[in-house]
Amino acid sequence: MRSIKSKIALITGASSGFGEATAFRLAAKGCNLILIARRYERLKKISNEIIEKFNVEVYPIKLDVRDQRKVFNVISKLPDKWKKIDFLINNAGLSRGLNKIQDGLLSDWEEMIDTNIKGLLYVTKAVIPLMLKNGSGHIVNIGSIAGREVYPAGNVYCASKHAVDALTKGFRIDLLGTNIKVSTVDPGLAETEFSIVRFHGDKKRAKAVYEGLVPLYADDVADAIEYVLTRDDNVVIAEILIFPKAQASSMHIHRETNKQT
Ligand code: NDP
Ligand code: 8X3
Repeated sequence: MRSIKSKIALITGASSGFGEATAFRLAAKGCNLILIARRYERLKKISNEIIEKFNVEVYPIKLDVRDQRKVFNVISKLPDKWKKIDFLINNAGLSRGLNKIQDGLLSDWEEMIDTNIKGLLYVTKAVIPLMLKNGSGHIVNIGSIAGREVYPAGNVYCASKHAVDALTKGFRIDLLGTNIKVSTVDPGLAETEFSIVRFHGDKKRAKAVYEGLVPLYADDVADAIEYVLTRDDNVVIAEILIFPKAQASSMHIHRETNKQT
């Protein structure tokens, strides 16, 4: 197991869910953090909590990963000490809507494609030159079971996560020999803000997604990310597919029903 003390991790989508939990986990191991998301107040609060608890350095940045110009601007203007990025966790992402293809909203499709695919590409393209200059790095993409299987009404979200899967594989091939490792962590059903975002703020509908089962929680996924990052230098955990116990595939989910006596 490799120490990550004093390393620098850049985590996108760090204002909630997996990104936030990963920030706490890595900080607990002494890792310094660049945290990116759009909701800056949340990022500030998380940063302050982490600094107080773990005595590491945290650099919160308000950034929409869809904004190509700003992404390159922000990364190129990082203070020199923050340019030594060891780990890039490409986690920012979202699903919008759960509609059959004939009923989908164009605006939902644009948002998913722009965030999950293009945003991930912009951040990666901006960070890779720094890793090449540093002579090492590790990119961890957050994929999904939706990047391995297509489920009803998942259409564009599944396509975006299939693209992430292809990009992970492509990055690993192209970066071979550069000392930059590439991994993917692909979760199944996990209760975060994901479903609230998917259903445009409908909390009742979001809650129903996890009814009758114990889902993954954000820290379960953060644990997998920490595992990937702390293997010995010669080891690449190429892929982790992580389900809650109640799930066997996108379509095989076991729910306990409340039996009335
Ligand atoms: P959350 O909604 O809790 O977190 C998503 C994070 O992404 C937030 O911090 C949000 O911050 C950030 N984000 C969204 N859009 C942008 C943007 N344009 N620019 C910058 N940051 C952005 O969901 P999860 O933690 O569950 O999701 C994290 C990743 O995991 C996503 O890629 C998702 O697709 C994937 N995933 C989720 C699963 C689940 O069941 N929960 C399962 C498998 C994969 P802000 O709004 O402040 O910008
Ligand atoms: C999120 C998991 O199954 O809702 O990527 O697509 S799922």
